[in-house]
Amino acid sequence: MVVDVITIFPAMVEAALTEGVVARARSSGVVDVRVRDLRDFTTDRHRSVDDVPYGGGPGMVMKPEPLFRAVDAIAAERGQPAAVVLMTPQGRRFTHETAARLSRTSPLIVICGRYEGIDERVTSALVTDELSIGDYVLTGGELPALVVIDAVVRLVPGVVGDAESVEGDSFVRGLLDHPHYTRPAEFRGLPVPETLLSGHHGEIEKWRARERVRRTWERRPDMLTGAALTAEEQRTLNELKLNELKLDELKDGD
Ligand code: 4FV
Repeated sequence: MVVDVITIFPAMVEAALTEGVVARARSSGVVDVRVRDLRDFTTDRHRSVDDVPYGGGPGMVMKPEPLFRAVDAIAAERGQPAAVVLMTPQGRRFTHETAARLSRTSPLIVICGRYEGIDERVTSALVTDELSIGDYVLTGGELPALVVIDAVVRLVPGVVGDAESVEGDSFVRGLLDHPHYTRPAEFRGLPVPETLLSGHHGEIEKWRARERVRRTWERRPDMLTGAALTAEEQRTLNELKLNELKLDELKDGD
């Protein structure tokens, strides 16, 4: 998997790619992530990457020339990009499905915007995917780009040692994850659920299934439509729906 990140703050991005799973994936060669300084693709002695907006208004806009040169140079070096991702609040929401698709998309180029945004001609001519990590405005696209790279790289086969931990991810089957506990069995009077201490794997899996559905029902009911549920999960969901019906009847009965 080949990823190139275009940014005016290369040290900030590089720093976040030198720890943990992503760093190990880079050193093992499973993924090749390169951070590119946009200023290296400028031609003026001030290494300008931004300019005033046509039509007036506050702030600055990122110039088209350095971004076009950067993408051209990376394509010449790495081959035609399979996708060019721009991080922007105007983009489609980044999801697990997007991460899974991008983990099979290489070479990948990720553009980090700054200022008010980038010249629209870059977006219309070069960008294949405009992605947003949420409905809020950040000072730059670097943190969103790192979120995307982290979520994508861990889905690349061979990156996360125990593939099971990826398959069992929240969102893979449309459910939130079950709670996790580790030693000690009691801490400050707070116990670990008995079932988990029982060693009874059948009961443990039932408990986890019920917890996944209960949490999703309480916190993200929107996810339940279309979730791929196991028999135990479906049983739990039916119970929850039934209880809610009974509650409604009781309320109506009052
Ligand atoms: C953003 C987001 C985001 C907008 C102006 C960078 C900033 C500045 N990117 N999801 N939310 N970007 O706020 O992706 O250029």
